[in-house]
Amino acid sequence: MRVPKSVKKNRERLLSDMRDLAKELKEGAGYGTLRGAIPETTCATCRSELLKRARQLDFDVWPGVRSKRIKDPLEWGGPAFAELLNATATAVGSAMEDVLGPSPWLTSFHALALYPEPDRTDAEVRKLRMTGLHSDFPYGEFKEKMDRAILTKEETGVEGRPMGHGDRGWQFPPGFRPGEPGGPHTVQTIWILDKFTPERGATALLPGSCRWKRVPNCGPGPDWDRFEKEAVPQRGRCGDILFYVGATWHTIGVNRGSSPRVAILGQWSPHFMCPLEAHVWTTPSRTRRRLSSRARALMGFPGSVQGYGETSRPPHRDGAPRFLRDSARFALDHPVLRSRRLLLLFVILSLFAVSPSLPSTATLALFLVGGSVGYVLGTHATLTRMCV
Ligand SMILES: O=C(O)CCC(=O)C(=O)O
Ligand SMILES: [Fe+2]
Repeated sequence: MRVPKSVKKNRERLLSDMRDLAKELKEGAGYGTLRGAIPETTCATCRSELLKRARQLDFDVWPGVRSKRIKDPLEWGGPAFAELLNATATAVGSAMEDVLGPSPWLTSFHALALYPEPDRTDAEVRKLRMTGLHSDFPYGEFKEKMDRAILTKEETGVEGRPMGHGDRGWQFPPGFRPGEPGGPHTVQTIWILDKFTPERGATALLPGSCRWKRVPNCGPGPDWDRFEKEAVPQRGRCGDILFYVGATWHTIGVNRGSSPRVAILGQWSPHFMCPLEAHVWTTPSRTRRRLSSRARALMGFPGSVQGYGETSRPPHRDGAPRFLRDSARFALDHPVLRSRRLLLLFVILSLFAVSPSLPSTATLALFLVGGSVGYVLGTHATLTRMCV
């Protein structure tokens, strides 16, 4: 299929902007916005699906603003979420590798709806923002396999082991190797689905704070004083993507507008960090099929990630077989023994099954045996899917 010239031009513009943005993440203020990266219709569909889902959810407890977190849109949402990720993968290019090293992955992908509170006073807004001051940076684990993937082309290794621990080829990005100041980092993403303005509770970021090697104290004090003076509310419109280094000091705002501010929040981690969410295991095949191969790699799906082979992605089994008897033990242990109600049901059904006075004994026995076999097979299928 021929790609129209205007589409091609826009793609090139996005890639060039993203390269500049990566530089800003590494050396500049630690954040930047990629403008017009997602089609407006995709944003509008995601937004309305998210708001529909949010009706079934409670408001968040922290930090006290009227927000709702809407998890796992890839699991229950329609194709628009896959479209959003495909457009993101195209626009981002190799910028995440540039910032986070080989095979970075989007380990968190959920939404936040910030509902209007037009009557909040300035003093209340200030207090809520003070309470909400934080940074998003967490740690995970390290995998030696990546050394093998990126080094075997260049070096023979020693006795089959990769040589990844010298100056050359260490898999952390330059400036973030063990012992170097800074440490490994993460990148946060906010997909803006409507409009970010200070009045509508735009996220505020403190330029350069990702390099201070400190987590801010929330509440009154010198951290807040500096934040209040220097933080920049991030303005944006539907289709823009805000990126910031995970250690950046920031707050959510209060929405004093008239409609919900809806955004999707993501976290990109280096390949050696554990995932924050389970979308690799919970995303249904129909959604997975809609993702481009680049989007699948960036989401960390098994079989799509350079350096992790066909079946290995944490928590991984490296192709080790899963035996039915182990699944049967798990099935008994997990929901039956831990959930008393299910155990009770089994006991009652068993009593019926062995009671000779009841005419339906055979039916009940069949039901019990059939149910147990089905239950064990279901557990086995689930575990097999989750452990590749
Ligand atoms: O939605 C926002 O404005 C920011 C949310 C945030 O900082 C977070 O979820 O960690
Ligand atoms: Fe945050």
